[in-house]
Amino acid sequence: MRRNQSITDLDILAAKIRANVLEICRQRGGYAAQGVALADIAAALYFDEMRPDDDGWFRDRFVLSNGHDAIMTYAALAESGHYKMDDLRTYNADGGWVDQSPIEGQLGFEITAGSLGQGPSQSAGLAWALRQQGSDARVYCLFSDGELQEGNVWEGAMFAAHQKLDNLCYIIDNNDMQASGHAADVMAVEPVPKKFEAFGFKSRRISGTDMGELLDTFDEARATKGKPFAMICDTRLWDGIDCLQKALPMAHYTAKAAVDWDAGAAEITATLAALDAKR
Ligand SMILES: Cc1ncc(C[n+]2csc(CCOP(=O)(O)OP(=O)(O)O)c2C)c(N)n1
Repeated sequence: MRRNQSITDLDILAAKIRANVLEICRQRGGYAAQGVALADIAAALYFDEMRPDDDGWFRDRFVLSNGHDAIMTYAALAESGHYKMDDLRTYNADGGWVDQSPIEGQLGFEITAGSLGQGPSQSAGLAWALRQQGSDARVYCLFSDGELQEGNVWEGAMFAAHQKLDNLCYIIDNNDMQASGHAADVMAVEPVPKKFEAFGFKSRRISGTDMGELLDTFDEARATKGKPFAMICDTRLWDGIDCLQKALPMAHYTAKAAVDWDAGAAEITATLAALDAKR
């Protein structure tokens, strides 16, 4: 849903989300590289695509499957005022509640998602149930290319296509990385768009950091009738912060000591100034 925001406004929100990710992770480390790389998708999703409800939350549903990317949701919902940065600074703390992977019912999270590969089938079930109830809510499920190696994902895809769930949109974070190296070396998942097409989806491969492309593809997904949609979003860990992407291209998990957090923050400050000048 286009909410009268310009691409520049959304790019600014994405930069602020990246800044929040760094601020949250600089205390104890965490999944900073993923949070940074997903900032544009988060801005498009939370600030443009998902329809707000009267109660201050969303009518549409977001299912995060790759639980360790919770940092993306925390950082985005801090920008919308749903989370407080003071709370989020306790991310990754022993005994704290701001976990690396979320628990079902926690604000912004539909499922408990630490065990990878569960979200696509759960979101297909959710989309089916919403349609049975006569709801017009749409379901967006974010998952990673590594999760494509799990069988459950394809059971969910088969069900979604069989049920013609056009209220379901998969968003695949296609970063070609997983914990032990490149997905292409561990167990190749490409060609991802063709695989989803073969399962009965409409699919589109885009850059996960191009706001215009993201918005256009969400439009296309919403306009697609009779089949679910798969957006394959190419990203790279630390996308959007050059100094860190060059220094830590394979940073699956980011230790606190590995990063020059001030250099990353300075780069975002410069990005924000340049975007502000474009307004
Ligand atoms: C079922 C399952 N197996 C293994 C893990 C451990 N684990 C956590 S993150 C990760 C790698 C994830 O790679 P990918 O899913 O591609 O996500 P990325 O970090 O690249 O975005 C693994 C294997 C897990 N959480 N769940």
